[in-house]
Amino acid sequence: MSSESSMEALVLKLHEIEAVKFGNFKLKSGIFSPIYIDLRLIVSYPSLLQQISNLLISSTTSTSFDLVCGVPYTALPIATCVSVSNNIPMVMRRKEIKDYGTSKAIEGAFSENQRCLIVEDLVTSGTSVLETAKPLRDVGLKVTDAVVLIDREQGGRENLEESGIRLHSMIKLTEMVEILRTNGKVSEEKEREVRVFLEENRRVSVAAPAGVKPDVGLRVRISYGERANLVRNPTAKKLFEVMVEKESNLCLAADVATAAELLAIADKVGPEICLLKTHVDILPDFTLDFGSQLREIAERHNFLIFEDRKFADIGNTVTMQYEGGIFRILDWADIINAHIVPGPGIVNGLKLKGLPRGRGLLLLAEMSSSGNLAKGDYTAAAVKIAEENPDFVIGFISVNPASWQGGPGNPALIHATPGVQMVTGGDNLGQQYNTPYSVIHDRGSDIIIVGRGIIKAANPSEAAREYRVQGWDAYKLRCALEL
Ligand code: 5BU
Repeated sequence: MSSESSMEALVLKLHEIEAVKFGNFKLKSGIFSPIYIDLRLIVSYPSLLQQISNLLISSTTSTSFDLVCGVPYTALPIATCVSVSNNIPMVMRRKEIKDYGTSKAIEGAFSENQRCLIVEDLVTSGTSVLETAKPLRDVGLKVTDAVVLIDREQGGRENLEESGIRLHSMIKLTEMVEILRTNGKVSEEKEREVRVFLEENRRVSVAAPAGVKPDVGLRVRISYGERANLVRNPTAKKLFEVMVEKESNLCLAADVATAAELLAIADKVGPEICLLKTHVDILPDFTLDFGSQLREIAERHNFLIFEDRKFADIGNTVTMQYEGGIFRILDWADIINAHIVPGPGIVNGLKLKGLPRGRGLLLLAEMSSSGNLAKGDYTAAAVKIAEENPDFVIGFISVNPASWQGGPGNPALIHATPGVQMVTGGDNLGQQYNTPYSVIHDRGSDIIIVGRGIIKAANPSEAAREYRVQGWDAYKLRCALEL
C-alpha cells in the first residue's frame, strides 16, 4: 500500500471506531467544536496501534534516536509499540513524582546526551509535548524532535519550534476531514464548518512549563477561555468555563449565620457568581445533607463550591480532616485551600483524597489581613509547590500577584483575591479592602472574593450583580489593554 492509501485507510478506521466524531462538542474552554478526537480508544485495536506506530517511526527516518518517550497517557502505548517494533529503548515520564521510593521524574535506563524522540498522539498548542520535553532535558537528554499522529494546526508546530523541537506530524486535521469527506463520511458543509472553526481558533497559547520563568505579558493577555485549555485539573477547567459562560469572576464569601441562610443566599445570588465560598464550621445548623443541598443549587445556577477550610496540618492529618469528621468536605466542595506552613506534605495528603475525585486546591500565597506573614519567600514557596503539582493545585489565594517576582506567573494557575469592596478601606479586625478594578486590572488577579460587600447590602442580588459587572469590565479592559 502507498503511504497515501495507508493513511486513508487509517483515517477511515479511526472514524469507524469513533475515535473521530462530528457534531457539536463543548470543549473544555467553553467553545463548541464541530469535531472531536479521542485516541485513547486505540488500545482496544492492536493492529491499528501497530499501524500507527509504524507510520510514526517511518516519518523520522532522516534522524536517528537513542530513546523514545511517550507523552502520558494516550501516547504511552504508541511509544511502547514504537520501542518494541524498532528495538529502540524507551523511557517514561512520570506525571506525578512520588515523594517516596526513587522520586524520579524519568524512569528507565539512559545516559546524558542521548537523543530522545517524543511520541504524541495529537498536538494542539504543544503544551503536553513541552511538559514532557522539560524533565527529559532536565536529566540531560537531548530533545530535538517530536512525532505526532495528528496536528490540529492550532499553533503546536510554531510553539514547539520556539523551544527547539521539530514537529513531525503524520496528518493534519484538515487533511483527515478531507479524506472523510471524499469517502462520503462527512458532508461538504461539515468539512467547511471544521475549516472555519480551525481558522477562528488558529493559535492556542502555550502554557509555560513548570520551572520556566513565566512571561507576565502572556499571563495577562490571554483570556479565561484560552486558559481553560492550559489546565489539567478538571475543576480548574470547569471554573474557567463557568467564568466565560456567566461572564463572572465573582466569588461570594457566604459568611452568614446559619446553613439555612447560606442556602437561601446561594440561590438568590447564584446567577451572578462563578464560585461560592463557605466556612462550613461557622454554621450551627449544619446537617449531613447540607452538601447535597448546596450542590443542587450550585448545579442549577452553574457555580462551583469552595470551602475556605485553610488546612494547615501534616499530610496524614489533613487527609482525615478533608474526608471525615462531621463536615465531609471532600464530598461536596469542588475546591479547598491550604496553608503551606507544613511544607509540601500537606499538598500530597490532600491530593491523595482530592485528585481521584477531580477536586482542586488553592494555596494561600498571600493573605488580605494587615500584618500577615505570607509574603516574600513564603509566597515564592507557594508558587514552587503549585508548579510541582499542576494536576491538583489550581492556583492561589493572593492579594497582589502583579507585584510578585515574575508577576502572576503561569496562566494555568488561577488567582483568587479576598478583601474586596467597592471602596478601599478595612474593618476593625485587620481586614483590608481593594476595589474590583484594582484587584483584577492592576493587581493581575482573576477572581474577586466578596463577603460583606454583598451579604450586608440592602439587596444582595443587586450588589452581587454590580460586583460581577465591575469585575468583568476590569477583566475585559485588562485583556484589551495588553493585546
Ligand atoms: P469580607 O466580608 O469580604 O471581608 O470576607 C472575606 C472572606 O474571605 C472571609 O470569608 C474571609 O475568611 C476570607 N479571607 C480573607 O478575607 N482574607 C484572606 O486572606 C483569606 C480569606 Br485566605
